[in-house]
Parts: sequence; C-alpha cells; structure tokens
Amino acid sequence: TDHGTIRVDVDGEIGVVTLTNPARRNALSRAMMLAITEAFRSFAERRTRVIVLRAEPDVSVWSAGHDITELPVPGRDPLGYGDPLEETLRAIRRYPGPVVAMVHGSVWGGAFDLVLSCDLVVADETATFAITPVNLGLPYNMTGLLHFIGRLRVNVVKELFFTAAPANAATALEWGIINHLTTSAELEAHTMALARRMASKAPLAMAAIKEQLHVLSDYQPVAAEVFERVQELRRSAFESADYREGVAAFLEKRPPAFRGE
Ligand code: KGA
Ligand code: KGA
Repeated sequence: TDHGTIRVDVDGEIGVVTLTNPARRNALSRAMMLAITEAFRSFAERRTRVIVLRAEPDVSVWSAGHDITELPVPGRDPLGYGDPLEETLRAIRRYPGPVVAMVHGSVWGGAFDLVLSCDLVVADETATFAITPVNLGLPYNMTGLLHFIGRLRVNVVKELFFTAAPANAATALEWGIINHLTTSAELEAHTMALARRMASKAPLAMAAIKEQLHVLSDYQPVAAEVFERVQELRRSAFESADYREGVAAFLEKRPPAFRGE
C-alpha cells in the first residue's frame, strides 16, 4: 500500500510502516500522521501481531519531527489534543501488540516522542536523538513530557530538553533511550528477529500486559488548579513573540533571536 508519505508492508504476522518522504526529511506532516494512524487501525482489524516503524535504508534523517510549516500559528496551543501527531502517538501506545521503532539516522523533536511512544527501540550507530522545542520557543505539552519521564531519568530528560542537543547512539544506549544498539548492517535482521519472536507469543496475554504497563506508567493525577497554572505558563510561551520568532527563523533558515517576551 502506498499513502505517498509512508509505505505499509505485511511480512507474515509483522506489519512494517516505512516513512518515505526523505525530500522533507520525513517531517511528521498531517498527511503522514493520518496515514500512520489509519495503518494502525487496519493492522488492528487484521490482528497483526507486531509492528515495526522505520525509515528507508541509508537516510541520514530518520525524521525531522513535527512539520514546522504546519505548526499552529502563535497564540494557539502548538500540541493540542487533536494535533495529528498526538493522535498517532495515541494509536501507537494503544495498539494491542508490540510496536518496535527501528532507527537509522537522526531523530528530531516530535519524532523523538514518536520513537519513545513505541514499545521497544532498536538503533544503529548512526542514530541520534534530540528534543528541540527550546529552539522554536515552543512549550512542550504535559502528555509529551510524561512520555519522556515514563521512559528516562528526570536529569536526562532535563538535559535533553534544556540543551536540545542530539544524544549519539552510545549515549542513547547508556540513557535507556534504546533497547539495542546494532551495526547498520545488522539493524534490520536484528529488529525483524526480535519482532518475529514477539509475534510467536500469546497475543491476548501480550495485549493485556501492554495495556497494564501503559495504565500504570502513562498517567499522573494532576489537580485542576495545578493543570490550569501550568497551562497558563504554556500559554505565555505559545502567545509570545519568541515562539513566532522561533518558527520564522526556521522557515527563513537563520538562527533565532529570543528576547524572553
Ligand atoms: N518541518 C518542515 N519542513 C522541514 C522540517 C520540519 N521539521 N525539517 C526539514 N524540513 C524541510 C526543509 O525546510 C527543507 O525544505 C527540506 O525539508 C530539507 O531539509 O527543500 P526546502 O523547501 O528548503 P534541510 O534542512 O535542507 O535538510 P538537511 O540539511 O539534511 O538537515 C536536516 C535537519 C533535520 C538537520 C534539518 O532539516 C532540521 O534541522 N530540521 C528541523 C529539525 C527540528 O528542529 N525539528 C523539530 C520540529 O519541532 C517539533 O517536532 C516539536 C513539536 N518540538 O520540537 O517541540
Ligand atoms: N511447573 C510444573 N512443573 C515443572 C515446571 C513448572 N514451572 N518446570 C519444570 N517442571 C517439571 C517438568 O515438567 C518435569 O516433570 C520436571 O519438572 C523436570 O523438568 O519429570 P516430569 O514429570 O516430566 P524438565 O523440563 O525435564 O527439566 P529441564 O530439562 O532441566 O528444564 C528446566 C526448565 C526450567 C528449562 C524447564 O523445566 C522449563 O522450561 N520449565 C518451565 C519454565 C517456565 O516457563 N516457567 C514459568 C512458569 O510460569 C510462571 O511462573 C508465570 C506465572 N508466568 O510466566 O507468568
């Protein structure tokens, strides 16, 4: 199946979603996100046991993250509940079987959230991981931060968010971003062997265990007053001149000049 931005293949009990828009560095556009969400819906109907999410071989960028040209204009929440990327993250997290991210190349911004929303991550030595909202002046969202806190230590999450610096593959392994680090030559075979092993196991037990792990790790009770205070902080950022400047600077291919207002 060809959705333009992705390719969907079925290899026995394993579904493979390949990001196929290297000209845009696999930026997570609305079209691509709707195609992935739809692919997961049809995998679920066919009871596909395990899903692998990958880019094409030999790309230097696995994904450049949220399509910056499609970010909401300043003044609106850039990562609202209905954002197509957020819908895709939920589709992956709710999928009743394991989803494996297979990473060759660099992973940026929302694509890092996408990778962490998969159940396992296998990467090769070219993989790097950066979370970049402070380059754009964009206040990241609560569920997104919870995705990071649920997978990584808080000091690691803070360093990633505060520096926006890419973590290389060795660091990613040490920090627990990835399950396995392989050579580029072995990446695909290693990932598919792992997927096949999981695909041979009992799917109902698997689905129940995955759901329990998510229920136990994906939610944090937050008082209404606390949520509103944090939302106010986020609003002061997404209504700021700096957010406008961050997006404009990317589009104009120049460094941003932030002023804290
Ligand atoms: N959104 C929209 N267009 C993008 C894009 C993105 N995220 N990333 C790249 N492009 C476009 C880019 O403008 C260019 O278009 C083309 O893809 C090739 O990119 O051909 P055009 O019209 O000029 P480029 O930059 O020439 O490729 P490169 O030199 O190989 O560099 C690749 C990288 C990935 C290093 C570079 O494109 C880059 O820095 N992209 C942005 C990475 C980023 O900061 N992403 C975070 C997006 O924000 C996000 O996900 C959130 C929600 N966040 O951080 O909070
Ligand atoms: N329950 C009941 N009987 C067991 C048993 C078990 N978990 N494990 C071994 N036995 C019996 C086995 O049937 C055999 O009986 C004897 O102990 C010697 O085992 O002599 P019998 O009547 O044939 P066996 O298999 O001959 O020994 P071995 O060749 O040395 O192999 C050892 C292992 C541990 C590799 C093998 O016995 C094995 O695979 N056992 C099952 C391991 C397992 O999967 N356990 C998980 C059980 O489930 C569980 O704890 C939960 C709740 N869970 O996973 O969610």
